[in-house]
Amino acid sequence: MTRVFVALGGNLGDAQATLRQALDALGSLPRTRLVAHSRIYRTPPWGLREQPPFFNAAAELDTGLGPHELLDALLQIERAAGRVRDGERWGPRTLDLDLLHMDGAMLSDQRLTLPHPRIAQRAFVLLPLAELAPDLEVPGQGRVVDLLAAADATGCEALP
Ligand code: PH2
Ligand code: MG
Ligand code: MG
Repeated sequence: MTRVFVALGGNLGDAQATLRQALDALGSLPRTRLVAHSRIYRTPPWGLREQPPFFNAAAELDTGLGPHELLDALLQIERAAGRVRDGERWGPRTLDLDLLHMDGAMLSDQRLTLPHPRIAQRAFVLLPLAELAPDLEVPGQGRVVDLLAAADATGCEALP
């Protein structure tokens, strides 16, 4: 089994409900166990500012799936949540599931880069991830708590 961290996000429709359903779906994947998940955060849109606020969370999984099998499964869950990939980069979406880190995996190809190359810049990823794995060392970027300390988390709030 491999330990994996996944970022969840969305800002169209009932995104909070969508994130909860996505957490259930992650735990129901074959050869996969949902170990833990963070709280859900409400976060200001990053990248493209004129869009609704996002809801973000992180999940920790143990899986027997390989990186590309897991990626295919994440894309399938996104599609089931009504995700259409026609929009702008950084634009609004019902559900985004990003593979952040997979124990021991450093790879980059057309479909997937691990670890995710932009963890360090994103408070909306680091805040929930720090609840699950503050001491995780992201190869090439740093330790999650240190990255979070350097990130701008203005306007990010955990939901009660
Ligand atoms: N995802 C994006 C673009 N901008 N901003 C926030 N706050 N949260 C996101 O998940 C997010 C974003 C594209 O994946
Ligand atoms: Mg994303
Ligand atoms: Mg994505």
